[in-house]
Order: sequence, then structure tokens, then C-alpha cells
Amino acid sequence: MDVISIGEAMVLFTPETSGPMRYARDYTSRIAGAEINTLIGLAKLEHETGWISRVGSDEFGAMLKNAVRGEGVDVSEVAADDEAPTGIFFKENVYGDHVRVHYYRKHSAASFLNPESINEAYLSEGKVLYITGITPALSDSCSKAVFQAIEIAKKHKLTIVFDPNIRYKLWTEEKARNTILEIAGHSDIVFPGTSEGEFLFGTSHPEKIADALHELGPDTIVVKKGEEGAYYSCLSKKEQGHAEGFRVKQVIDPVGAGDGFAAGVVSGLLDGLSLKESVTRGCAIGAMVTMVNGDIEGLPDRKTLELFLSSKSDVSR
Ligand code: KDG
Repeated sequence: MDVISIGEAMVLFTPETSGPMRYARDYTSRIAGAEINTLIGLAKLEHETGWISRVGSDEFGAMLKNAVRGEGVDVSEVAADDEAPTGIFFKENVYGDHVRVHYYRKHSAASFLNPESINEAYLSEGKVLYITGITPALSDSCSKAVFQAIEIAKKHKLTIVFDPNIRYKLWTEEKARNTILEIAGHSDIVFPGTSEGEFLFGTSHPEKIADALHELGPDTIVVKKGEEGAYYSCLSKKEQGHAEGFRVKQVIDPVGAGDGFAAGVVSGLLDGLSLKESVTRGCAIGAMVTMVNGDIEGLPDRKTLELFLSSKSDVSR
């Protein structure tokens, strides 16, 4: 197994019409969730991936498991919960491109993930443990599960990759800051955004964010700057620099871009690319995700990624 992740996936409902959802009548349903988005991105690039989670013993749980399995991710460590339902959420396009997210995930099956959900034999077979700041925000038992996974990953020398992915709706600012910094301190590679740097360290300056995170322990930091690309810094390889972003003509749906970015960087590193090349792959996939509706639909396979990287016609850099 190349990459294993732990986290919640949900069914996402998007109204067919824009404006307040009280007037919406028709919805499209999709699957979403930061960790599965990244795992699916990696699976599309032919990496072996596995997902540790819980879904309800309900139709939405079956939908999620079928869809994630169908995208090539191993779901053998996804438990079905008879008591708690699968979480769902809605993306409301209030006006223009202003999007509001409404979660219906409190006490969902995934929020009952706990340290016993982590199968040591399964995780020890992986090369990379990928975690985001969403899972520890779901409940205390989820937070404990994440720290348990980190402990096992360290014991078996997996590379720990962490995307803070701060969701302010899910926890208090103080708890978010403390937990994110603690997890970052245990990680090898961290992918903060500039606004997360502002929240954590009071600066949106990429180099300052990277320095502050290096102080906590991680060897590699990649600071996401949206369509401007990313700043990367690796202490052991003494590699620092900026990778250019990809400006797309029309952003259709920006949600999920960071997860695609993570898939690209991790995929590049697994392929043995340099950090700069890996970050460029991340920027390309992040851009591609924004061009298509939904979190996973724009994630490319290798052929499509090559096409995007080589064609200048639809992209201005
Ligand atoms: O990164 C995309 C995610 O935000 C979305 O799929 C939903 O996982 C999600 C969350 O918790 O916000």
C-alpha cells in the first residue's frame, strides 16, 4: 500500500439552482471528503491507496463504499455502523461564487472512529500516512484515533503527511490551533495554506509560515498560495523555492483543490520526482479540480494530467 488515510466521507448534495437553498427543489448527489478526495486522486494516478473509516449501515454508506472502491481505493478497513448514520452535507451557492457549506454530520458513523479503528497490521503495510485536520475535529474519539495512527506510523516508519485543512465550523479556534500544531509537530510533510498560516502564526508570508512549522519538527513544508502556486522548503535536501501555479480560464468549483494538490505532491514524491516537480504536479491537479463541478470529478488520470501539463491552449501560466 502506498498511501493510507483515515477520515470521514459524506454524500454531498448540490442544488441545481443558485440562491438560498430554501427555494431549491432539485439536487445532485456526489461523494466528498478531504481524505477520500486525496486517496482517489492518488488512485487515479495508479498508486495503491487504502481508506480507514466508518459509514452508517445505510444506503448512503453503501453509496460511499461502492464509489470509493470503484475509484480504486481499498475499503477493507471501512466499518459499517448499525447505530449511527452516514454524514451528509450541502453546498449552497448563495450568490455569485459565494458558497455556504451546511454539515449534517454530528454523531455520524465516522465521528465514532476511535483508536480501535486503526488496524496496526494494515497501517504498517503503508509507505505514507495521510491525515488532515478535519478528522481530529469530528470528536474526541476521532482525535484519539488520529494520534493512535500517528504512533503506529512512527513505529513502522511511514512518512506522515499532514494537511491542516482547518474547518472552523467543527471546533473552537483554541482547540483547532493546539491540535493542528501538535499534529504538525509529529509530521514529516505539512501542506498549510497562507490563511492557515495567518491563523496559526499570525503571518501569511509563505517563508515565515514554513520557518515556523520547521521549528516544530517537520522536514518538508509546502505552503499553498492558490493560483499563484506554492512555496516549498525541505531542510534535509536544502531545497527551497516557489513553484508556479496554473491560472485557469474559469473556476467552476474551487472546493477540493487542496486535496487534489496534496494528491499531486504525494504522487510526485512517490514517483521519485524532485520536490519542485512534485509541487508543480500538485499545482496542476489543484487547478484541474477547480475546472469541474464536484470534489473528485476533476482529478486526472496520468494521461489527462500529461495532456494538461503539455497543452498551453486552455491554460495561461
Ligand atoms: O476539501 C474538501 C472537503 O472540504 C469537502 O469534501 C468536505 O471533507 C469535507 C469537510 O469536512 O469539509
